[in-house]
Amino acid sequence: MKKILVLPAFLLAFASFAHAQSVDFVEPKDGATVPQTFKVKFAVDGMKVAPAGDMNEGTGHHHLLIDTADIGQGEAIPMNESHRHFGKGQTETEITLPPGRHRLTMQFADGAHRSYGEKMRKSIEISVK
Ligand SMILES: [Cu+2]
Repeated sequence: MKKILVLPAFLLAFASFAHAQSVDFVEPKDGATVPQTFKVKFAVDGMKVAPAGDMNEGTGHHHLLIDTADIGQGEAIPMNESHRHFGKGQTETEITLPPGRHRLTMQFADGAHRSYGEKMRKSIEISVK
C-alpha cells in the first residue's frame, strides 16, 4: 500500500517544483511608448500576493524599481521614490515619469521586503513621451 502512495506523492512534488515561479508586467509591455502618467499592472505565477508583514511561505508583494539597480536575493528593498512597495497587496498602480527612456523592474519580495532575487524579477524598458 505504501509503495502505491509514494509515486503520486513524488509526481506531485516534482510537478510543483517544475512549475516555474515568475513575475511579469501585464502592462506596459517591454519597449512600449507610454504617456507621462500611465498604468502599471503586475502578474505573479507560482506564488501568492499577500500584504507586507505576512510571512507565510510562498507569499510576497510587488515592488516597482524605477531606473535603479537590481536587489539581490535576501536583501531588503529600500523604501523611496525609486523603490516603491505595494505592501497592501496591490497588483496595479499608476505612475508618472518624465519623458525619455526608463527601466522598470518588478521585484517580488517577502513580507519583510526581502527580495526573492532574479527568479522573481522582471525588467522592461519603456519610452515616456
Ligand atoms: Cu515591500
